[in-house]
Amino acid sequence: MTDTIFAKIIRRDIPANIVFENGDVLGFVDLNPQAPVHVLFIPKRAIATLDDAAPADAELLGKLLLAAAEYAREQGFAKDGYRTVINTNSHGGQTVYHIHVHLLAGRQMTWPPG
Ligand code: D5M
Repeated sequence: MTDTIFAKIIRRDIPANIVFENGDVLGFVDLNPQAPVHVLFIPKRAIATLDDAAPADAELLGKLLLAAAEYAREQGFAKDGYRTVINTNSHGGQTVYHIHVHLLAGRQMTWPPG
């Protein structure tokens, strides 16, 4: 798989505002925030898209979601609520091909999304 900007963030080759880290997952502030809180959670082991995820990735994907939930709870966003989004491929609006969970919080979300 080709290197992405997120792989460079994991290696600290480029700067990011990292707000969460454990053994498997990194969380950092989105460069183009769509809400008062907009954090991206990525697995340190790259999977390009949700479409590329295999049964062997189930534990890592679970850890990815749990990392977002843990962060939201710790930061106090969970009670009012938040949105988690995974964009997949072109029509999904994916631009970085290293799977990531968007955590959006701090305002009322609307539905349907754009
Ligand atoms: O979301 C990809 C997201 O990644 C998009 O919201 C911008 C963000 N992005 C891109 N480069 C960076 C860096 N360097 N730091 C932080 N955030 C970044 P997608 O779902 O693929 O459209």
